[in-house]
Amino acid sequence: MTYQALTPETLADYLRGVPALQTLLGDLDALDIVEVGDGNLNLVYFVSSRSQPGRSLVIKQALPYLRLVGEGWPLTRHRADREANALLQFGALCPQHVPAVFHADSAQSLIAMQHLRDHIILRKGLMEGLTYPNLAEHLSTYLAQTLFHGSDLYLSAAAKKQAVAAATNTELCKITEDLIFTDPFEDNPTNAYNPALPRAAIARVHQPEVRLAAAQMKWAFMNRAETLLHGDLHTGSVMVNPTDTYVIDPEFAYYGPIGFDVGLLLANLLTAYLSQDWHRVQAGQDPAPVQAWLLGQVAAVWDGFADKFTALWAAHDAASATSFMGSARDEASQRLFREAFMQQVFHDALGFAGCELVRRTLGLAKVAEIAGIPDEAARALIEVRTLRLAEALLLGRDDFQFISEVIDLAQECRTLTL
Ligand code: SR1
Ligand code: MG
Repeated sequence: MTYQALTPETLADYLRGVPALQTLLGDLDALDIVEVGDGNLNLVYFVSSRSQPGRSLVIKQALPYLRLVGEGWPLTRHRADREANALLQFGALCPQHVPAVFHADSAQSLIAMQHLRDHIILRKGLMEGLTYPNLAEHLSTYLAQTLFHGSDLYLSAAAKKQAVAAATNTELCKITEDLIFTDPFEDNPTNAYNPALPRAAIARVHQPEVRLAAAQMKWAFMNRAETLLHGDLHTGSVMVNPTDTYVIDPEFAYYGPIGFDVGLLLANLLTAYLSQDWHRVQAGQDPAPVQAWLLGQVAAVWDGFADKFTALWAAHDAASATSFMGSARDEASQRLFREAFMQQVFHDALGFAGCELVRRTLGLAKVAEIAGIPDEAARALIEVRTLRLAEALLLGRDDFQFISEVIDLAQECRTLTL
C-alpha cells in the first residue's frame, strides 16, 4: 500500500489488515480512535476497545512535513524507522522503561505501541508540582543501560561501526544542529523573544565566548559517534505515574556523544526547577519543597547514571577476555580511564545542558513551563535565570567536578533579578 496519512476512518481499515493488532484489540467494529498528537512532528492516535476496556494501543505515524510548521517544512519519513529501531533496541535493554512495540510498518511510517494509559507526560506533572519517588532511579537506569550498550565499551568495533551507519538520521539531526546549537546563539528568524526580556540578557548568550562554546558543543554533537542516543530526551519525552517511568519518542535517535541525552534531561529538570517560582506561587503553594526535590533529581540522575554506567562497564570487562584497553588486567589503568571518561561525559552533559537552556528560552519549540507564563515580566525573570545558568554551564563546563556544584549554581541563578 502506498503511504497515506491516516484518518480515524482509514486507520480502522488499516487495523483490519494486521492480524497481530486485531488480536490485541478484539472487536474492531467497536473501537474509539482519537487523534491526540500535540507534539511537533507526527500524528498520534489512541485506539481503544469500547467493548473490552483495557484493550488499547497507540498508533504513531510520521507525516512528510514538520507538523509544528506545516507543509512548508517538508521532512522525509525516515524518522519512523529510526524510532522503531531505537524503541526495539532500548526496549530490549530496559523493557520496564520503554513502551513495547507491537507492529512497525516502514511503508506507512507507522508504529503500533503500548498505550501508557495511566501515565502522563512528565513535563505536565512537574508543572503541577507533582513529585515521583522513583524518577531519578528509573531515568538513571534507562540512561546507563541504553548509553553503555550502544558504545564501543560493549559492542565489537565492527558491530558498532555498522550500528553507526544504520542509525544515520540526517534530517532530524539537522533540526537539532540548527535549533539547539546555532539559531538561539544569533538573532535568527526562528527565535522569538519575550518583549519584556532585557536585550542585555540575550546579548550575554550572543557574546563570542558563548557562541564559541555552543559551536564546540555542536561539533561534538556532529562528530562524536559514541553511542545510540535517544536524541530528544526532554521531560516531554518521559511518561510517568507514581510508580512507573517510560521514555518515549526516540525519533531523533542517532549515534552521538553520551553526554547529550544526559545534558538535555538535566536542562529540562532545571527549567522545571526555575519555573516553579511562577507555577507554585500561582497555585498558592510554597515552591521550596518541589524545588528541593527537583534539584535532588538533578543530582540523583547524574550520580545514579555515572555509578550504573561505570558498574555495567566494570562488570562487562570482568566477564570478557579483553576490554576496550586490551587484555592486560591492569586495574589501575582501567580505573583511571573510567574516571577520566566519566569526567568528560559530565563536562559534555553540562555543555549540552547550557545549549538546551538557551534554545528552550529563546529558540523555536520552547518549553511550556516557561513559554506558558502569561505575565511577560514574570516570564522574563525566569528567562534571565535560565540564560545565566546556561551561560555559566557553557563557559565553565570543564571546571565542574561534582554535580553539587551545578546545584549550587542553579540556586544562585534563582536569586537573580531583572
Ligand atoms: C522543529 S521540531 C522542534 C522540536 O520538537 C522536538 O521535540 C525536538 O525537541 C525538536 O527540536
Ligand atoms: Mg518528541
